[in-house]
Amino acid sequence: MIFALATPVAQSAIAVFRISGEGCCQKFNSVINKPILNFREVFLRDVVWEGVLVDRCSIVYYSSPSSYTGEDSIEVFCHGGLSVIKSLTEVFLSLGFREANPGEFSRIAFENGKLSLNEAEAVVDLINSEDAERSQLSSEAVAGKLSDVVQALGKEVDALRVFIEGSIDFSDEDHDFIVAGNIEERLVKIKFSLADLIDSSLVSSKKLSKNRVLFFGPPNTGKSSLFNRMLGFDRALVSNIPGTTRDLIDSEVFYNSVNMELVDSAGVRETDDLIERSGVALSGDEVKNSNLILVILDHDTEELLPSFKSRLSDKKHLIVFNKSDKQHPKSCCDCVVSAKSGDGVRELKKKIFEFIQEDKDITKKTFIIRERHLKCFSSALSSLNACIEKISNERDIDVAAEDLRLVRSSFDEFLGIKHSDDLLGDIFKDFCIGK
Ligand SMILES: Nc1nc2c(ncn2[C@@H]2O[C@H](COP(=O)(O)OP(=O)(O)OP(=O)(O)O)[C@@H](O)[C@H]2O)c(=O)[nH]1
Ligand SMILES: [Mg+2]
Repeated sequence: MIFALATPVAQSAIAVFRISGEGCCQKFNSVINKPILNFREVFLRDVVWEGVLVDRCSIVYYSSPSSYTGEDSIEVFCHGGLSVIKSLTEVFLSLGFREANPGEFSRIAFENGKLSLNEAEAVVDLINSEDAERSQLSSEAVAGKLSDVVQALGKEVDALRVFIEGSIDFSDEDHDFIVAGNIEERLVKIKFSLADLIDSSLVSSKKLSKNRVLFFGPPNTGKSSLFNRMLGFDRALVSNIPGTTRDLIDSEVFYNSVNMELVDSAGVRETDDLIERSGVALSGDEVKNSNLILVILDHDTEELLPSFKSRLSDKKHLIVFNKSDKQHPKSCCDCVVSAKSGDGVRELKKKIFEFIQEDKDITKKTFIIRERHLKCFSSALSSLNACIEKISNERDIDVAAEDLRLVRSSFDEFLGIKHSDDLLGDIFKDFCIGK
């Protein structure tokens, strides 16, 4: 039997504990003033330990298998004081409940068939999502929409494999059998559905999930000043000495309900100073990790634009000319601002927001998936292509059936029907405790 605090360890109005394991309800009945015998109903009860009232709580019991984990489970809603949380924790430990590991509730749910692996992953993505669109896509995945699509494709693959394997037994009539079953047409249909699924999915990588906006450029152009101006407070040091910023400095801002992570970086130049050189290397590396790069230039550095552009490869970027209070740009750029007076900063924010929306193109997406899922789908697609080629050339029909077995196996990997313990360990370690 395991338990965990499902809400943060912080003073709050209400805190929620979760307990799971066969027999936990009977055990918990021994510490409340009146036993609870009904499931899925809320009861107000006093938790009493060694004759002392610990807290008056709202309590819900769930009986196996109708719970999140599939086991008997309890939710305890107590007052959110740190001392109450501590005392209840002691009661649970005294009852012999063990503190849950991160993601253990979801892992049990997965092992009991309550969630597929991709649905469990979507739970983490939902908790971590920082904007409305992402959370919408993740909640659809939690609700099983994506699993349903993949399961339906898997069923069709199974049906075709059985059909093709059947045809191998009548090898002289392979061809007629396959034509009669419209096999090629049905395979191509699956292929298009799968390709559509990949196209309509947004692949979220951990690093890029935060909308990182990098302030990049030569030293002294006012990157840190603009960074501070956009944050609304002095987060980074500013000075007129080139090479002030040595490290990456990040800070989050909300704009139109979108969360952005602004990252200030060291000005890029050749230098003999070892520490500054490490900072410059960090700035270069961060280009890869960011969603949008702001190349910040001023009147003294405008001519460096081509050299900076060449460092961006195909990354989305905006060319920002700073210090407009002093001088205007000679060449064309995307935004003209003054970190000093604040001129143009509002327009810059708007442009960044538009770029991020466009970059994610999230509104056109149906699902949010992970790199692991994309890998499964891509390998399913390539096995499917191999199968279609054999069927259309009417050769190696027996191997074509094997190709379809591989397609199915990639789908099973996605759903977690086939998995290694290492993979499970990797996935569930990203969960928070209590989930
Ligand atoms: N006139 C004017 N001066 C500015 C503006 N923005 C920054 N400065 C000045 O430019 C100098 C450099 O500013 P920083 O913000 O430290 O520049 P940086 O690009 O972060 O420099 P490094 O960290 O060395 O790469 C400081 O003296 C700032 O006061 C601006 O909009 N107008
Ligand atoms: Mg700086």
